[in-house]
Amino acid sequence: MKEEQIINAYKLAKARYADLGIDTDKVMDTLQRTSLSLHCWQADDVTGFESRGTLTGGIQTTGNYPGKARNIDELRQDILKAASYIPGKHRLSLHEIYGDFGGQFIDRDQVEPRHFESWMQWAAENGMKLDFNSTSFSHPKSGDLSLANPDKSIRDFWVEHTKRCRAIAEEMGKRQQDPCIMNLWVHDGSKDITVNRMKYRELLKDSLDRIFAQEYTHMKDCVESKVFGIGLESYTVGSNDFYIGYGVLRQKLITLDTGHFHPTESVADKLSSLLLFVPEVMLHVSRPVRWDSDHVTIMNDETLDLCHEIVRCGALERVHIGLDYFDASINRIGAYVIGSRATQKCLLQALLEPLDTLRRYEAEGKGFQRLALLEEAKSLPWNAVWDMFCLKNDVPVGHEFISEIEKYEAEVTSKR
Ligand code: RNT
Ligand code: ZN
Repeated sequence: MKEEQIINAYKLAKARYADLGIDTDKVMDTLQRTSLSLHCWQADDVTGFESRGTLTGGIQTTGNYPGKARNIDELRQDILKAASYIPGKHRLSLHEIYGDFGGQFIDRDQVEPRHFESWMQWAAENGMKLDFNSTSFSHPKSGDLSLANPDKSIRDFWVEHTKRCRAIAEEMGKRQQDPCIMNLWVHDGSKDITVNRMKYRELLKDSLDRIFAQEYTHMKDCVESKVFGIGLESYTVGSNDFYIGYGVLRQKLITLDTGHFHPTESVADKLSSLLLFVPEVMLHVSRPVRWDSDHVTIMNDETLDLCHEIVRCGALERVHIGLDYFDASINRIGAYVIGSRATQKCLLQALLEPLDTLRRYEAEGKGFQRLALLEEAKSLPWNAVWDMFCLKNDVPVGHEFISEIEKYEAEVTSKR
């Protein structure tokens, strides 16, 4: 699209929104300041660089699209490529298994900040801040239970791992002068009926208390619940109720993964409740199709609702927007770009909402007017603002990124 066309369309959109009392320039500034936390694991189907074994822990990637990143250099190259098509500055979320282990096997209870030294340098050079995740899956000691394992030696192993991960996150946060958000998700659960629901939850609570005993100032902990995993269908130790209780009790951040709830549950609705009781919330924006399938995030009602709620709660500073999906059936760099841009488009629409008018209608009991404006808002020219945002950020406008990614595929990923 021609620059002139984009600018003209933006001018018209700006005037249209101004009529509703919305300043599109200000909205773009807010969007500019809002970073996503890109998940490193879309680039290689959650494999990592520890042992390159099979993915376990009740999560699965499906598909075998050629060109996945095979090592740290390829992964970094792919992430930078993807980031170059996403407007704005974004963070990168690393899992422990993505450490720079220099070809050695470093077991999970041995990992140290030095294994992330090259990541910290690389991130600084590329103006990216880091987030972090402990990794309980894809390991001989993963089994069905890690932090909730009745075998004390296994439990201790994972406690040690997670403590070390927090120390790594602390180091990342200190270096980047911005807290590193560390997510803790463990797959612990049971395939079939268990008669020990309480016992495993007691053990998990105790392990978490041991892990969090050390206070840090440059990292923030968040805990992620789940409804079920593949092969762990009957029981999840870290359920939603469990972590809400724990998060409120210990004032930890809660992670809401949009694939981790019953299909008719609204994740958006949870924000306003959680934000009253825990300090902050982390999101794992994903797209569950019939189950926690981790399809690429798109601009659907669920993602729109979620973004609207962040804005309506006035919680842009308290909600961290991470992505968490892994599609191995399409171009992986393309998957990053689609999901990130979709999330930003949803956020943009939320920021452009004529909220003051809507709230006035609501206060005055004007239900028809509220619904009418909500409907009209859907087709306001937000896309002209989006195109302008992309232009300002010097990233491809509209579908232009498709051919760019095709080029990268032809020149780079297809040759792997
Ligand atoms: C699994 C959780 C978890 C993982 C990542 C890889 O269901 O969503 O967040 O996807 O840690
Ligand atoms: Zn998740």
